[in-house]
Amino acid sequence: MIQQIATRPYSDQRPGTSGLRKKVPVFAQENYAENFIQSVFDSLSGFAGKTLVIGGDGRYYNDVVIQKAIRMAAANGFARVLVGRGGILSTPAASHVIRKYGAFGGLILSASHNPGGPNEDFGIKYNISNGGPAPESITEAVFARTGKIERYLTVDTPDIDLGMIGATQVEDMTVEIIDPVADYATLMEELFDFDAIRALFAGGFSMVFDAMHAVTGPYATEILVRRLGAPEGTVINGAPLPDFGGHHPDPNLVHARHLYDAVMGPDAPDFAAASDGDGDRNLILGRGIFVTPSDSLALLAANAHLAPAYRGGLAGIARSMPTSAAADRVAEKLGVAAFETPTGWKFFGNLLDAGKVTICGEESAGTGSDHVREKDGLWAVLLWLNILAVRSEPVLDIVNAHWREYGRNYYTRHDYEGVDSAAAAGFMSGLQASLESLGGRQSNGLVVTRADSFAYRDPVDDSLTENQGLRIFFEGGSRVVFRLSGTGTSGATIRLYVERYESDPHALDQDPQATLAPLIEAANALTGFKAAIGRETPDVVT
Ligand code: VG1
Ligand code: CO
Repeated sequence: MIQQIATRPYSDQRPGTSGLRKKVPVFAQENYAENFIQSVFDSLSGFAGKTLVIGGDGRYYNDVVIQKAIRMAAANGFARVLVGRGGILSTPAASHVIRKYGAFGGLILSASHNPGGPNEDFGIKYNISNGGPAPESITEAVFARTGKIERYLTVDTPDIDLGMIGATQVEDMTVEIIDPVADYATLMEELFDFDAIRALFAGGFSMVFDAMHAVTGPYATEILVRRLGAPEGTVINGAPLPDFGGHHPDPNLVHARHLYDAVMGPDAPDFAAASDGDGDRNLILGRGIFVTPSDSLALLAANAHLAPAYRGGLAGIARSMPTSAAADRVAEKLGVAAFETPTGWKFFGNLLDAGKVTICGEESAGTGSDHVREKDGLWAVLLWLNILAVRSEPVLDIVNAHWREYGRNYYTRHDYEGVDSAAAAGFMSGLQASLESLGGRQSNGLVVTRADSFAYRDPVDDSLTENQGLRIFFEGGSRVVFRLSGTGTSGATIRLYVERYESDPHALDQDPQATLAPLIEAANALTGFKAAIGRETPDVVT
């Protein structure tokens, strides 16, 4: 029987870059998760009798919210929910399952690379029928609804056993527990030349994949070890844990430092990679080299034709604005369109659906293609493996050859985390106000050509998204970008993105931090950001 439960609105349920993310104690408040889920359902129409996919990255509190979501889906009129066994579905796998089974949409329970545990982060994101994150028109409608909600619908049934594949009935709705890995692994087999990669491993190619005790463990073990024959031990930290073993499941040079040390040390493996909490990010390393995500995007685009799925070429390439322009140079050479979108995968969905782009990427270690509508960590790893199998060259040589051909976009991102929210907002609005006066100014020998606030007009639905980062451009094509993070859960995170293009073939092997330091100094001199936010050094440098 459907129950109508009275509730009162919370004022802080605006979805950020990728869904609603809060600390677990916030989500555990009375009706907090229920309010958000009901607001999602109330903002949609036409789902009666349809299918909803529910999955998550296995973090703390997933099990609790999944049960709530199942009951609420039944009460709201869905005919069927598909749930990954154990409540597990990586974000790209959830996207694929939504598409494959023609679902109306899906709820993904994750806070991605943020830590998990009773006092750490949790999140809920709604994806639409194309498998991608809901566009802003929907997330804004959901937020508006959360401010007015007075009741939610649920049913009074016992918890579902999520551990067994099979179907159960909850009132009029069928709950199907599905294998979270099988459909995704099969999709990867269709995209890539598994025979070539199998031969690569058989020939002694050595690799480490760190699943960081997050969702990709079972996927990587099935695909790399079982289907591709990589030796046991290739996948490390492969068991998903609710608290990720106490670590940040963030595949960057801070939280996956050991992989960097491994590829730089003696007896380095040929290749090393990692993914994040929900499996949509990737870290790529080869013996002697860390491949910056912006470069990885460009390299994947330039070499994608070596994999069966992309043999026919690319329709176009899209990157988020803060991502380096390395991919644009590849698009130019290929003679295909290049798009620059705001941060967050939701902006790629329309371009992919319209067939305007095939490969997309972000500087935050996200790359993906038109095979799903999320970024996809293991996809990037497998495309790299496919390329390595065909080219039979070390990662280092492939990257160096790319730079010789295209020039190098030196790139870094400096994150200032846990900044006082008022100070961060004050700095950003002050800078915004002074943007026009920056043109023509000079600092540290660098001349500002122009500065602006990035806005995006979606070429497919004509929607306008403003305030997506403050950009300062310098003579010679260098730039710095200031942007407030939309995924943090405490205080504000300011991201400073820095880029400089170098075409001199004798200047391609500089240290990025050293070569970009003058730009960072100029940015500080022009904007006074360090004093404004009370910080001298960044918390994370990638
Ligand atoms: C960050 C990244 C962005 C990414 C988003 C979600 O957002 O910068 O590129 O799309 O996380 O990724 P923000 O607003 O904090 O900069 V994930 O793997 O957290 O779903
Ligand atoms: Co993620």
